[in-house]
Amino acid sequence: LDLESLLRHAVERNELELHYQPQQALHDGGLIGFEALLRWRRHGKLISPADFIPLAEESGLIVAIGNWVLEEACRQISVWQAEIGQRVVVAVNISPRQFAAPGFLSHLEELLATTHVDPSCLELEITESVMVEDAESAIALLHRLRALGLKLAIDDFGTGYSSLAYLSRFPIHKLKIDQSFVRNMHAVREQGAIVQATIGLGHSLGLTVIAEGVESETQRAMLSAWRCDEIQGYHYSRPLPAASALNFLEGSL
Ligand code: G
Ligand code: G
Ligand code: MN
Ligand code: NA
Repeated sequence: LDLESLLRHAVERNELELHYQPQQALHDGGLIGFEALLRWRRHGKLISPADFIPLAEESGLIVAIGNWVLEEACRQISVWQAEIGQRVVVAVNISPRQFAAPGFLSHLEELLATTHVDPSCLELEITESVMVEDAESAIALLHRLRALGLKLAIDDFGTGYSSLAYLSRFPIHKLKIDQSFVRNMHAVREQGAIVQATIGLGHSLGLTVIAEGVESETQRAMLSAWRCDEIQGYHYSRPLPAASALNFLEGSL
């Protein structure tokens, strides 16, 4: 069997799971929520989405997989909220082809209606690349998603091709600074300048800014001094299986 056939059966065979990486507020150190990160468990080993999302995109399987991810994230939000009696926010990665697929909006509407998840507990992470093909349709769809009450974030910001003119037209809430800029910002002055400028840009557009890939206290302190709002990365926590994420939640109450 080739990888595509195996992937095709991964959903029905329950081989997919979500891990959850905590996000931290810099002003008080509190937990903001989690980013859901997909994993494919085969013969006990975890396969990274980096190794199968491109194939899923090419084959169109991304629609079924993406729908499963959204359903699982909503199910988990409900379970955790019942468990701890408080809102829990989960961010989900949406690939460009999934975003552009015809049933995307209606599936989300149906999902929110059937699970009764508060839409503001679900954040969609899209990349700048969704704007490349057909920016006007993408902006229109973002407006409809926002009208549903969903939170919207631009992922991997700074690595795509969107112009600043377009950015100001995205009806989004949050900007995620790509980890490639964060990685060397304490050592390479230009990288630090990009991060600092991006924080300022985000704030001047009224957006929340989160830095990804924060691995050290040095990086955390710099981002805090630059008034970045939130951080995500190994310094705060690695992505966690659901059971460990619940422990993390309970520990942050
Ligand atoms: O967690 P990890 O570093 O392995 O993720 C690798 C890449 O896979 C990242 O770019 C991440 O955005 C992407 N990714 C993780 N989970 C999902 C998912 O549920 N859907 C999509 N489309 N991409 C995901
Ligand atoms: O493309 P996206 O930003 O969704 O991908 C997030 C990816 O980054 C995930 O694969 C996640 O496992 C990984 N990641 C999260 N925190 C860190 C970190 O501190 N360092 C590194 N190197 N990778 C991280
Ligand atoms: Mn992401
Ligand atoms: Na990212």
